[in-house]
Amino acid sequence: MKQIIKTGLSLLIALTFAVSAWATEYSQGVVRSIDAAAGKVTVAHGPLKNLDMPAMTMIFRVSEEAMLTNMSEGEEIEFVVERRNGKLTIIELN
Ligand SMILES: [Cu+2]
Repeated sequence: MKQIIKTGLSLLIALTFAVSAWATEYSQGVVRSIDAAAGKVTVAHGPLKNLDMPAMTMIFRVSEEAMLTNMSEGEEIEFVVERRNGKLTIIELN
């Protein structure tokens, strides 16, 4: 009985790690232009697995304005995009 609990527990821990690793998977991109006034950034991005989107150049919103001041044109970024209120939004930036 103890062994079953132990196995179940380690399985749960392994699963938790797998899920959190998946949740914070970053996408790659290059900043093309920044529109701080509009809170938007144009990014040439690689494939976005979580959105099933191929590589392309497009405009994103950002969840925090500070992200725009922390990036510069031509910079390579790692980021996480989510659909928020129907708009593709960068919610995490590396
Ligand atoms: Cu895209």
